Amino acid sequence: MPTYVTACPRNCYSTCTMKVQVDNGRLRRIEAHPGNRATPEGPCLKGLSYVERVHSPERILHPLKRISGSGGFAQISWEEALETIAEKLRYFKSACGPQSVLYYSASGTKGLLNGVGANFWRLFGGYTATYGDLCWPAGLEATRLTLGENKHNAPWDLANAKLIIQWGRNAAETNIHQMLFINQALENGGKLIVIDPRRTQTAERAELLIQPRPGSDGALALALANLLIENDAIDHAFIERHVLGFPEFTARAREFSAEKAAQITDVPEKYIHRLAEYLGAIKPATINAGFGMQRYTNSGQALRAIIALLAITGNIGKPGAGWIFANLQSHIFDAVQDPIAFYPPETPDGVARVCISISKLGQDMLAAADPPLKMAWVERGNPIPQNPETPTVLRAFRALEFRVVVEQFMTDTAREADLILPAKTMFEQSDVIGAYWHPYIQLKQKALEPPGEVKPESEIYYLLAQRLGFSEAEIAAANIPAPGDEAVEAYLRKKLAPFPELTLEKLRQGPQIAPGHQEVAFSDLAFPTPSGKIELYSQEAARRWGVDALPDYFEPQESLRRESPQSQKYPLYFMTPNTKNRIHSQFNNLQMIRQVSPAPFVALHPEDARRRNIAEGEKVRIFNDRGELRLPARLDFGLKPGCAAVTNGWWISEGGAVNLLSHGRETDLGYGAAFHDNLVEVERVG
Ligand SMILES: Nc1nc2c(c(=O)[nH]1)N[C@H]1C(S)=C(S)[C@@H](COP(=O)(O)OP(=O)(O)OC[C@H]3O[C@@H](n4cnc5c(=O)[nH]c(N)nc54)[C@H](O)[C@@H]3O)O[C@H]1N2
Ligand SMILES: Nc1nc2c(c(=O)[nH]1)N[C@H]1C(S)=C(S)[C@@H](COP(=O)(O)OP(=O)(O)OC[C@H]3O[C@@H](n4cnc5c(=O)[nH]c(N)nc54)[C@H](O)[C@@H]3O)O[C@H]1N2
Ligand SMILES: [Mo]
Repeated sequence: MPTYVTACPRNCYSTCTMKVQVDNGRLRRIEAHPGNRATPEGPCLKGLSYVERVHSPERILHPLKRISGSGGFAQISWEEALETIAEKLRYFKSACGPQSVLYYSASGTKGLLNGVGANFWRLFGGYTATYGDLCWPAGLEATRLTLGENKHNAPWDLANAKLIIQWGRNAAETNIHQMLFINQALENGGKLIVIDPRRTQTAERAELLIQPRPGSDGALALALANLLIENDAIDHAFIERHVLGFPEFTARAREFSAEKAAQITDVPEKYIHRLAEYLGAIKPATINAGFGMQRYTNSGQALRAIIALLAITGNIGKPGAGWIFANLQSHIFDAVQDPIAFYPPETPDGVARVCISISKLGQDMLAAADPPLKMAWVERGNPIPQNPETPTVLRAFRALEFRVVVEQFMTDTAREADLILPAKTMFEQSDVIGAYWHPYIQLKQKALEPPGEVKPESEIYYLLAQRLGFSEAEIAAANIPAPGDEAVEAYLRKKLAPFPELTLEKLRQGPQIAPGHQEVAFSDLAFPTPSGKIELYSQEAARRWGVDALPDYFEPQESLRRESPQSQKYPLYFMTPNTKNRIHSQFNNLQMIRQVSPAPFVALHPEDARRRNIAEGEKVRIFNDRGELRLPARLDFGLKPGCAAVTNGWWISEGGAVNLLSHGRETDLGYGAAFHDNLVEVERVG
């Protein structure tokens, strides 16, 4: 049986390398590939479920057109699909301008060929794009402002740490391969501390679980800094040489006594002292901050305060030490490091484009006036359940005149389309991908012909450009590859050309470490900030984002400590973390996954449930002014009282779409989405 080396392109830390066997046009076997030191155990259950996903009878295999008046769709030919779209595009462009078309793409798959979408829309003459990102920008920007660059030590270096803090990060579910290195560190005598309002699987081997009130981590970090400074448990020589703004930071930290932080965070004072003692005494220390804890309106500033703990204890640039957020050392092809780069007023070649906020997608779509939006093209994303404020996003999509969705499955967003185009899977077109945890560049290799009438997006764009009357020369100049594997390979070779050590031939054998990789990040103690030092005091933070130049703490927008109508009516923090057997809204439609994750539920602390007269398994209503969900309750002593948790990614059609309850608002830094800044109430139904 032919075997191909490939890599999983999901938006996931692990980005596993795998070997797949193909027989008679079907995936037969998926196995680990030993060449990736970060993922030697091979793919998770989701990865193994590709054998089902790729051949699923539910896959969309043909262009589909909405049957007007009914909820249904009818199969149409590519000829009709392309002609319909071309006609709409010509009409909207001439009647309202090209910016009346929204091009929305999200995190469904990684790859260099994703860039072809923007190439097409530029060729079209402009478009409306989104700025910001749903996933990680508050933390990216906090890191960039403080350390100058988003990178961290190689994943396997974590085995050298003596103290590991998983701060709002649930690696046992969202980065399961990291647990190998955590376990090695524990076997070497290291300690694990978890800071999370939920008692997660990651907390199982932790020495200490600290459960702060959601959104209060900034106060905890500042109090820890204050104790470290008071106890003189800091690295004076390191601070002297490499840290900017230590005296000002000291004054700020002094405002946060352990007693005050205990009040703000709901963490007993003695635990704050204990944590400070660990951080002062045990080296090397690594803090892993998850993306989950940076989805509040104050979390960019909170992350700056947390990084400062490593800076003042000299835990940067050494084996086993440092800050793990995002390792973009394999991002050699783009400029994702600077969230401002997500927000150019026009594309580099001068084509005017309007940008609307991805976090306020629904609001901004409805508000677009110059010109008003008429049409949307969605690919690689499921914005209806995944973006904040689902009811508004739905309303905004329904207000458009024409919607195209390129999808593999009938998602909530696909259901809203006028035209659905069948999307490829990772096995049906080759592409080159990086990662954001390990340092490998990989080839996601084609192993199957697309089934049915599926066409990769690059081919759809090519055909559409032809139909719009662009010449071969114009299409080629726009860098839109012609149909077929050869043109795709030529596109990839061109991208790889600046890196002679990376060739398609080499990548076909296995993962390749990115050129220039630093195994211990910042071991050269070079910090590409304006001052060349680690900036605890950042003028750039103040100038760009209007925040304090020092890390500070303020209450999130929806906090029970704020006097607001919301905090009066809705006394529970709504948490919507990720979960092991799904990547956001993908995978839960598969039998293999449904066996382990059959239906959504809401986790509640038994004390909160008792007060509301709710018993295990009973149906409850989770609600606020924006919407409601009806789900069975699961009582969980491990959850901090005062919280309600539902994992994100369920479809509306599955009854668990958590963003029915969230509000579209941006994080303090980086144009992220403050999903978790969200209060609700829960009551028994019936
Ligand atoms: N299996 C799986 N893996 C994934 C994904 C997936 O969907 N499934 N998604 C991938 C992507 S795109 C992302 S962004 C990452 C995200 O993965 P993680 O970085 O692990 O993020 P989350 O699961 O959102 O949140 C992590 C933890 O933060 C906690 N948390 C929430 N609010 C707070 C707070 O205020 N303070 C503290 N201290 N903790 C808090 C939550 O309870 C949760 O346990 O995972 C990636 N990996
Ligand atoms: N309340 C709340 N909401 C959240 C989060 C949260 O923590 N809480 N997390 C947020 C985060 S971190 C993220 S990253 C986002 C994720 O949200 P999205 O970026 O929208 O990602 P997915 O839900 O994975 O949906 C991706 C879609 O792309 C499709 N797809 C996969 N591969 C391809 C392809 O090659 N071509 C095309 N055309 N389609 C493809 C899949 O079938 C799937 O429907 O969700 C965010 N939403
Ligand atoms: Mo994400």
